[in-house]
Amino acid sequence: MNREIAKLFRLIAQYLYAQNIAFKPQAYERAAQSLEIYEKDVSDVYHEHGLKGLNEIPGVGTALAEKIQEYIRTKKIKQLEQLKKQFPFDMASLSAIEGIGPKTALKLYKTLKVKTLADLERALAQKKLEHIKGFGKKTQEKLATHVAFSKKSAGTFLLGAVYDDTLVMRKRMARVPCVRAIEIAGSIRRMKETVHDIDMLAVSENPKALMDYFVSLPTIVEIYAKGITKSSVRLESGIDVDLRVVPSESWGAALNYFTGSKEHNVALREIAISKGWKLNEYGLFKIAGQRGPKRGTAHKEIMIAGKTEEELYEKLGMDYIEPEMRENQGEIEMAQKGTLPELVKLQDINGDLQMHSTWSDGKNTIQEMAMAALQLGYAYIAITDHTKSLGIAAGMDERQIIRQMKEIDLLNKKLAGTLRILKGLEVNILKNGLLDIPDVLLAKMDMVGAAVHSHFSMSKRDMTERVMRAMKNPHVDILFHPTGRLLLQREGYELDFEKVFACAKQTKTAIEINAFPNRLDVNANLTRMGKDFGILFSLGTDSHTTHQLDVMRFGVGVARRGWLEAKNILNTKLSAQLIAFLQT
Ligand code: DGT
Ligand code: CA
Ligand code: ZN
Repeated sequence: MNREIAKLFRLIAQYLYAQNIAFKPQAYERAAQSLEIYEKDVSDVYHEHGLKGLNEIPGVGTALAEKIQEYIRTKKIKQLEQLKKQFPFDMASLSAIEGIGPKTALKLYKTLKVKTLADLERALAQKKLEHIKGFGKKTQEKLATHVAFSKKSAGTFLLGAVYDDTLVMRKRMARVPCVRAIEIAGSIRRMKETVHDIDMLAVSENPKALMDYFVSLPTIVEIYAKGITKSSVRLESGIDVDLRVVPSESWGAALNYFTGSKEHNVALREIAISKGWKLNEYGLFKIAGQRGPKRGTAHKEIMIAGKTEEELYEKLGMDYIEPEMRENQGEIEMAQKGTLPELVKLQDINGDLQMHSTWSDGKNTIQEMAMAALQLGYAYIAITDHTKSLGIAAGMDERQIIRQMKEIDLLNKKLAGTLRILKGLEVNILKNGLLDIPDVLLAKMDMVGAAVHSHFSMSKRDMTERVMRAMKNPHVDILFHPTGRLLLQREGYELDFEKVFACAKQTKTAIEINAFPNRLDVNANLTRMGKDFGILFSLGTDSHTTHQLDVMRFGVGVARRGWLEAKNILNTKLSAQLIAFLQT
């Protein structure tokens, strides 16, 4: 329930902020942030410890504790209902558009009666924004692309936004006594960066009991359908879940079918057909007594595989294919030839090569980040705070960088033999491809990541030149979040990756797979392409809090979807090897 309340608090904050009400929006924001990372469910806290328990959640004062209580009891917050009545426009969707904040959304509602994304689209098409201050021709054009992008993203969720809920659901159902198997299928099992729904499969001795349990899970807000073999519900996060119960002899076939991708399934089915067999979600079948069948003759189908996925692939004449590779991009041919890569695993990652601290816009100190990294079993981390030209992220100037290096030296002494903290930076690539920190200082760092944070709308050619110039700086080790895309928010800038990867190879610059759920940048297709160039990749979470460090698994998901092995990734190296690599 925490996430739902956090969402409502954020919405209230937006309404208050739009009306210039001081301080209050921050209180709601702070509470929302804290709820999102709070380990216990607020409804459990409330039922055990009452209002007092809620009040003890960090960032939640008495007034907001009462609002949480109100929501737990009535599933509503009256204040928000009133705000919605007073300002009947879709604040959440409109202010989510790049370039529109809550204040602009309110202004558009007041001046042009814009209530929805569709209204905004219409207003833009009819050139109605021309008369409003701050909406020049260029701004309008940009806005139109952002609105179109946002419409396209409707009904799409970040993998990272739904993954934990999915795992928790699976865990809960796995504990139900009648459940013999339960697995996540669909795009989530394939670790696709964005997903449309959650597909789950189970084998159960008592399907009815399992379905009864499923539809009563606490995160469910609506039940579309409840049956013995299939039920569909919606979660409070807005995503739909389908649970199917299948016979145990069909488990592997069903798991394979519902994991997809559709393209992979179609290719497998064709292979089955070419052998004279039939493949569906129930199994792989031989059709007996056939060969020019006479009309009216009943064919007997004999199941030859389907209990497990492994036996299915084996019977089809190929090696087992990991879910992340099932996109029909050549993996089937490799499986037939026995040349599949041995995909990297989360356990292969020995450290995290991008994170921020309180020295720039991070919320935790270097020491706190280091302690959290130790808990994850890492051998090293790189602290990569922003540099001075990134004002909004409190970028560090030269003097701060030098002071930070001293702090890291001290911490490294304390941590000797456990975790090594690398002195890193996320330097800004300026418009002309130069960096905002002088080389003499970069030379003193253990590791330098370079990133584009401005002038996104340059031509592909200019942007490619700009980025390559930065990569050619001998101190730059990694190109961070190479395309700058923000999933469900904005497309990346354009780059010629043939050139960028060739340059990466030549200059020994690693290409980042930024693991943060709304970046996942570079994506899986570019990763696969880069692998062919023989370049190294670097996995970094871009964490701004200790809690975010565990998004590494989504970066590993992209790496696996991009067919990477451990040896293709910089931070699978041991400490000493990594340091040696960075020094060359
Ligand atoms: P999503 O939900 O858009 O994020 O992506 P998926 O891949 O989870 O797609 P979904 O939920 O529509 O279907 C789950 C799997 O079921 C899909 O990956 C493959 C299988 N499937 C669904 N429809 C078809 C179909 O028409 N033909 C075949 N061969 N497989 C299908
Ligand atoms: Ca799905
Ligand atoms: Zn950045």
